[in-house]
Amino acid sequence: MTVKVSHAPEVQTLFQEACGLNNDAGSARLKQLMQRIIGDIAKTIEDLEVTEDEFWKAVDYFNRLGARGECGLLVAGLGLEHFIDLLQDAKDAQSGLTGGTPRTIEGPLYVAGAPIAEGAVRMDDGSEDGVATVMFLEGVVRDTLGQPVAGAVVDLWHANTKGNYSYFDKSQSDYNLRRRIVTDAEGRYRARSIVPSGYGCDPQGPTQECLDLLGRHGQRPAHIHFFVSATGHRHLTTQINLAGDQYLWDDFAYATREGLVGDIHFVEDEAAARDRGLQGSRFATLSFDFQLQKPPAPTAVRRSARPRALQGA
Ligand code: MBD
Ligand code: FE
Repeated sequence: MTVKVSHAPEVQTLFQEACGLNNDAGSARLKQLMQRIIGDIAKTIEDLEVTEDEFWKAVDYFNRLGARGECGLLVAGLGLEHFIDLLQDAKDAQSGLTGGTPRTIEGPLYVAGAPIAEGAVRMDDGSEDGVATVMFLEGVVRDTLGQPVAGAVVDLWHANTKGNYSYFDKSQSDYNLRRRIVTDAEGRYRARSIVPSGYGCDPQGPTQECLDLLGRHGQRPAHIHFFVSATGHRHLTTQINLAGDQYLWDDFAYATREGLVGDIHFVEDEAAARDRGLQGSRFATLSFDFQLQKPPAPTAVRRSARPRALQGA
């Protein structure tokens, strides 16, 4: 028989005190969240009869997870980041906000402040010339009516041929494969880059250690991340996941969605390559358009019934 004490008054009082509910300082929101989370953990411990050994293993695991900077990786791998998208999709559907390019997770590897360019840019630093396949990526940003949006910012980032991202992979130059492109008068962005490889969790890291125990791999299909933003439109966080990748629909982070599969074309044509300023004959093209939504209507402010003169008093 399982022994339960989490609902005993003395335990509730303990957690209440530990979560700062007996003082007036700090953050009321954090107190509310912490009380719920601590209570849920306590319930899990007694319901599932978590042993002390299991408990301390978990504490050690979180230390190692944080020390390796893999918290963001684990929440993606456990489907929680995708859950946040599903929840937002449901909220949008309920408020009648539909259409536009689907959102999908940001992941843990964005770096702000990438070099900004007008219309067209080369994203790779040339360090994988001869190894990588050159990729010409382009598309149009449109509004809800299908009209091109000039001056939109397309902030994109992707991995190199080893599946590694600059900044996190210190062997790459700063902002390699990370750019912001401002769309031209026709709403178009263009990038010359290299075909990315899929990402795999560090086989030695704590996230993969957890996935191993869940009987899962830690692989993502080849993909390109995007933030697309323009004044008067809703910010879009999304990705293009590349068709033909063995992990396209077996993504450990659950980011691939209908409408976000990029139809990449590999070309073997020496004349066409020369026209594009390349040596050799092989390159790839990928065209992907985005459609932004109008920003959600601000939720109505519920006005206090108090007389104006007393508001803020
Ligand atoms: C990635 O490149 C990524 O996009 C996600 C979501 C998780 C890990 C690595
Ligand atoms: Fe990624």
